[in-house]
Amino acid sequence: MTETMIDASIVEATNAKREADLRTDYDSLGERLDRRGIAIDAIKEKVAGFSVAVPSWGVGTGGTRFAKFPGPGEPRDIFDKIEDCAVIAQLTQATRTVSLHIPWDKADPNRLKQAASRFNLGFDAMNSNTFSDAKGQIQSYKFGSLSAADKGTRDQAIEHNLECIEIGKTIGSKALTVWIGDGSNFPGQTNFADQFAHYLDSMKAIYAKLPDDWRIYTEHKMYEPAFYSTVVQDWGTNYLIAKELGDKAYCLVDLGHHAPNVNIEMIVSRLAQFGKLGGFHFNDSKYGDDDLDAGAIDPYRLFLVFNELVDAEDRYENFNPAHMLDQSHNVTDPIESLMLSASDVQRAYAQALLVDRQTLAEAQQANDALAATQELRKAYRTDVEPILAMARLEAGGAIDPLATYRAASYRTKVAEIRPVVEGGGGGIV
Ligand SMILES: [Mn+2]
Repeated sequence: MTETMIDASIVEATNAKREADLRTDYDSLGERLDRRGIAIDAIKEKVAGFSVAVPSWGVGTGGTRFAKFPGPGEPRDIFDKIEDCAVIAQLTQATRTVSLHIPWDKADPNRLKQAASRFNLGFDAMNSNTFSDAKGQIQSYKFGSLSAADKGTRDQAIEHNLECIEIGKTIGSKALTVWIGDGSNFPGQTNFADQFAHYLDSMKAIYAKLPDDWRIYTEHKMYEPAFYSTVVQDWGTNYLIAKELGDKAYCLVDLGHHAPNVNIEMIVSRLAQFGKLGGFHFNDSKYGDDDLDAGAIDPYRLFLVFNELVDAEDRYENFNPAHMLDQSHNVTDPIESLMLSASDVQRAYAQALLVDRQTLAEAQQANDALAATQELRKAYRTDVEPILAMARLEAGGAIDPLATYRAASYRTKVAEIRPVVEGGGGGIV
């Protein structure tokens, strides 16, 4: 029997107040979609089958380079984090897996497995960390890890990634995500070619030990923590890595890891077309890698990304990108932000499913730019909330996750058990 962190009676009570209105709204939307030749139940089924992973580090309050201001009831360890993830999954029914970060979440793998299965949660990709020094490690990553000039440092970074694979094997993960902070802060500090050659050699050593049914994801990022150059700078470099490594290697797209105004949806299309789109880290940004909530700044861009994904779904066999949220919640309750973000990612997917691909293709063929873009805007402007809410209700979740979460006073309750965390130096990637 799956346990829940929030009492089912609270979910039922808050749903009961909203169910009649939801059914009216759902039927009304169903009629309007029917006139467009779209069966609402089919969209709902697809939405219900969609899941986005929650990163363990996302449920703790994030910070900036300046400071961190923790809230009440901060999770103390990975087991508290799993409980918080269980709340998000229970109310949204859209987040069935948790993504772990080693060494932050290091614990007995069997205990991890038990803790997650208590809530029927699975584990998404393992995330290695060679961008900061763990307690007691011999070599420092101050000047890089997998691409470091020093061989001992590179070997240590390889070993760490292999350890992540071993832990992942025990808990049922099927992927390793490698993100490095390697780069340089000054022109001339490093030799670009040597550095990248070191990186590729290190990645090949990790890839050699990757189980056959696993994937390895590499994530590009334009800058930060290195400010002059990064080793995995852009999607082109990322693609080169995936090609060099082999069939189990894919590119991960973090929406915040590009220059402002870069056409991310086109990058998505390119990677999908050449079979190397591994998945996403969803978040939103205004200026840089802001890690704001998905859809909070530019929901149309999120929709356009999903428009490419739905197109690719029809176009390519075995198209199965991984979805994960990767955000930093500095001023909100992380559980609230993650619930709404999961829902906003689902929303973009539902809206993209409403695009009439035939009409769009005909407009494109006829060079009718306005008709083509109108087809996208028509889908984007459709309020699909009743579809999302109905999918949640039918799966046992909350019609209104935020209202239900607040009614349950979860944060106040855990704050009574979990000690106050002091603020101070922050920093999250
Ligand atoms: Mn990321």
